[in-house]
Amino acid sequence: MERLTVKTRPIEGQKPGTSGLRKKTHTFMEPHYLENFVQSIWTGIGGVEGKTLVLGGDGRYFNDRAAQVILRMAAASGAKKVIVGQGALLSTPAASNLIRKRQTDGGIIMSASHNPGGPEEDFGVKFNTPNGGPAPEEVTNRIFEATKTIETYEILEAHDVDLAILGNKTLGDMEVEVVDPVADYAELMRSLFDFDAIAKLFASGFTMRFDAMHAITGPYACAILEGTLGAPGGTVVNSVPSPNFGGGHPDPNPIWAKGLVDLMMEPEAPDFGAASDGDGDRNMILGRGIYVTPSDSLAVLAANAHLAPGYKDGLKGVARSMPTSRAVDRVASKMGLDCYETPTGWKFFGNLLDAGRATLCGEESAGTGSDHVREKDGLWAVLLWLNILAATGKSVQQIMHDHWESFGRNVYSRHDYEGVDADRAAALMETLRTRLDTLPGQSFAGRTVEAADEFSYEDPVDGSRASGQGIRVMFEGGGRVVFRLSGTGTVGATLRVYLEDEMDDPARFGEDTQKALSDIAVAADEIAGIREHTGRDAPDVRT
Ligand code: VG1
Ligand code: CO
Repeated sequence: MERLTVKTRPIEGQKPGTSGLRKKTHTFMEPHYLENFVQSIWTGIGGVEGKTLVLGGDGRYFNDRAAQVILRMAAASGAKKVIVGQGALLSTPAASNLIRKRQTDGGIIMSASHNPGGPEEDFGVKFNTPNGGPAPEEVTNRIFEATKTIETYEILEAHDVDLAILGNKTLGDMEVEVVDPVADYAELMRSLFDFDAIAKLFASGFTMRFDAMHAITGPYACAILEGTLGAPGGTVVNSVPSPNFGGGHPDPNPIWAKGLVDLMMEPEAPDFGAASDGDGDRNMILGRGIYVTPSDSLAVLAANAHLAPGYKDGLKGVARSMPTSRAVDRVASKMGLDCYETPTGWKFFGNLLDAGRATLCGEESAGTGSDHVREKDGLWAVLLWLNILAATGKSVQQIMHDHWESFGRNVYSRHDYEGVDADRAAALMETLRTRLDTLPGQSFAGRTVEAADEFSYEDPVDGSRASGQGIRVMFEGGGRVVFRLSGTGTVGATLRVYLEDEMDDPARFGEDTQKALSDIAVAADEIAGIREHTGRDAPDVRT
């Protein structure tokens, strides 16, 4: 086996975004593209010599090939060992768990998450640090710097490692341990939740539909929900991971999981519905006749987590990303918990979780998680919901209604304008930025602006700063609109407009979300000139 030093040149644009580097798959497959980035990861983390890493991905097209390249590069740079999920598969939360449990020096997750997969679609690579969480900006900046100066990379010339069969192997001098991707994760879930109570719930005739969206949570959900908890066969649908996710977007929202949403709105719907995304870190929650907004789900989980054994002593604090609704803030203030507001992306929760300042974190983009790992965790959220349903005996509708009665309701929706021309999107944000100071006191669609700013964050643990994290406009009476550009897309720009209003009159709790937010939506357009800048009449996705 020969160790090769391959000459290369910096490739432009290898800057990690909200969650790792995401590009078109064919871009990743171009000569040296993946290799340059992986070598830059090694540089960014001070080399891999003698280190142990975890490796796995969501099974999308190129996952298997990329895994072999990464293994050969780890071996060539002197890594001691790589722990790989069988078939090069690991959900993002399962990878985070393995990194922590096996006390490794970090790991590489191959995924573009909710973005579609296939030769014409998206691929991604992300490095997670030894705490199991996505690399903080300090590390991703070092990786990016390395991509700009790289001249060579090291790779072993070798046959593929057989990742289909469990067990220990070698690649050159490096050990490769192929592990069951589900087993450790399932054990962790068992330690957090009352599996007996959930199993009794299923035995009593409680019905559920889990849509794995042809993505990575299929094997996890089948093993845990059907295998361990006794949910009837067929509870999990679209359960076999496919390289192009069955041709869809593995994004659990009302557009891409429309079939599940439609089913749940029928009179004979199952009691509970859920879905997860490409890499298994997002969740969608539904009850019969009700879609639970992710921000509300976070609030409900915060208010009820103590019903699950893993959280019986209560929470140390909660955290949410800035655009996430302030429903969880209401819970925190009533329960006397600290509540943190961070920029978008899970990497900003890591320090709070590590320092024991927060137990539960969440984002409006269907991400919820806790200090059990350092990533958001789709199936975890579903199991916590099941535990709460089992412990209270209530329906999802009842839980939501009772929650709003106790805490009030923050009605919330996100409107996405996808594939917008990048320059036009940047112009929209820039115009908005220059207008910020003039907004307070002005009225739009009957709403008076109280304050407007561009969000920046100082990490309370290490003092690091992140600026330019989205523009927020606060209205008198508690309404709010936030504007940001996505950092996970691969084509053009996606404008995200986050709309929120406070609703305290119980007579309005049943109101349709889009209707309740219609004047805030009009105000958002008047403030930012969305139609004018994007040339669009309506958003592509409303969550
Ligand atoms: C989006 C979401 C953000 C999430 C990120 C990664 O980022 O808004 O909340 O953390 O995706 O999630 P952006 O920059 O496109 O808004 V995942 O499941 O794609 O890893
Ligand atoms: Co994801």
